Amino acid sequence: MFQKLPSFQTLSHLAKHPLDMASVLTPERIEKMAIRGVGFRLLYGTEKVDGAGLAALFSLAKEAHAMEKMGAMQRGEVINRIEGFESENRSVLHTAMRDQFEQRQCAPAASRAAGMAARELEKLNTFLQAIEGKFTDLIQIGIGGSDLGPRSLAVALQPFHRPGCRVHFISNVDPDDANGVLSLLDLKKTLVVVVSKSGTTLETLTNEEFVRARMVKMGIDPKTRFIAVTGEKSPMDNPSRYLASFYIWDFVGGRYSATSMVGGVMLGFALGFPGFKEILRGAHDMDHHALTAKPEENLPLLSALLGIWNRTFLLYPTLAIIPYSQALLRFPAHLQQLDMESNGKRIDQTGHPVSYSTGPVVWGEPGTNGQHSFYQLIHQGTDIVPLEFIGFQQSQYGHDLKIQGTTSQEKLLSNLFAQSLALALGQKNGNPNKVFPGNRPNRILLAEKLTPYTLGALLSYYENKVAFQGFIWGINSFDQEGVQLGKLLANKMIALFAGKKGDFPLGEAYLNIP
Ligand code: G6Q
Repeated sequence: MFQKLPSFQTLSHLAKHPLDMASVLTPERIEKMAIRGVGFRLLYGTEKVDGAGLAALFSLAKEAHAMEKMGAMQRGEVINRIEGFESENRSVLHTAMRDQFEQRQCAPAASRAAGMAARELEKLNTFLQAIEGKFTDLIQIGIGGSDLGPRSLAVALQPFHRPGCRVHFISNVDPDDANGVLSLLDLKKTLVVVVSKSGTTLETLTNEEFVRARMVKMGIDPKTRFIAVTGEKSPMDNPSRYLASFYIWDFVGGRYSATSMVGGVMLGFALGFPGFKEILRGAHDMDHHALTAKPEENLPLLSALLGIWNRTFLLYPTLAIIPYSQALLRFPAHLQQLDMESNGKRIDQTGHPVSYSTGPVVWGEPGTNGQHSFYQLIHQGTDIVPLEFIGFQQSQYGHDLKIQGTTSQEKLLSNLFAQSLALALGQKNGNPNKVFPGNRPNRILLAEKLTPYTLGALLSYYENKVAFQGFIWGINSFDQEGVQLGKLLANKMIALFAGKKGDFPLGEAYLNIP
């Protein structure tokens, strides 16, 4: 389907003669190639694309009905499926989790989902009021989508945490992960929220029992401390075991669940209920922008198209997302799951293998730290690595100092802009070891300050970007069959492990397990 779109041919042709940025990069280009929305600016003058390429990319979006598909998703149509084969067969309605403000969707499925989310939010508000001042710490036990997004948001908003409301995370089934967290805490004053949509995840259930056993050993009744977030009727849906239970639904995918109760209980404890609502408000505003902004002014759509240009037509295999913000330390790990689990697909929505490149390998670390390590390869390596930089005009804490004429925040942003230009322009030199080839594509996403509102919008920007890419590539961004095989084999391995003493019978496992 994707390859049959008329603009596919145009773009394939254009990709044979990609732009040389050094010859076109002017202040006018930088000014002109920038769009704004929901408090963000996306500067893309340093991408390897010109007017003809952009026009073809927007035609591609139109031919693939990207905007209509975004509408169908946000209305709650069943888009998570592979036609003609057994597959998940569901709506995709994480956007309804934050459709709690003035522009409530009128589509029945979406408004039903928003109503369900509103009830859980109200329950959360009441619960938070009831426990106010009684606990100092909260541990979230969960893995994958039940950990990465919520954890990255909690880390990013540290300056907004309420004093005396600390949060911690246990995800790995490695006992050192649990022990490391437990050793820090007074369990008498600690809540534990166990998050598992399926209620069957090995790591999470094991860690729950691990922490319950520790509480029992200390003479604490786990029923007075443990909270569940799970799917209705899952094995964990057993309110008699928990102080409180909250629900999520099958129309919210794990990696899209940070704004549901999966993130809500922990973030509500850390930030207070109004702080969590601010994240939802930011995410909702970006969802609305993705749905309604004209394609040429649509932040996630433009980012999606530039990504498709770099990945499918220029054939660059990876994407580095580099926040110039220490607070976003864990955000690339969340985006890695969001993007790679969604778009790491080799069949299209009709079950046919694709013969074009889909999702890139996504990775990243905060700048400027990366400049002192892997930027060598980015500037002078044999592979070209497109980058998306994220920056903020102001720091979160606001305490800064002028040293030699500039503040630290100014130094941080100057580094971001310098890297963007250095990658685009490169450097000539008589010494080959000092040559920077340049023409290395990158774009910059800028906002004023990383607040709960901004972070909600940033989260939604990436969720919607990934969804737009899936719509255009014609793949299903909302299932994750690729993680099933390993889970299945691990369970068989565990069964084998249980019956043995001494060395692990690896040879036997290879013969018997697959
Ligand atoms: C995300 C994935 C996966 C999932 C975890 C945890 O989209 O489906 O990362 O979130 O496997 O699953 P549970 O929440 O069911 O424990």
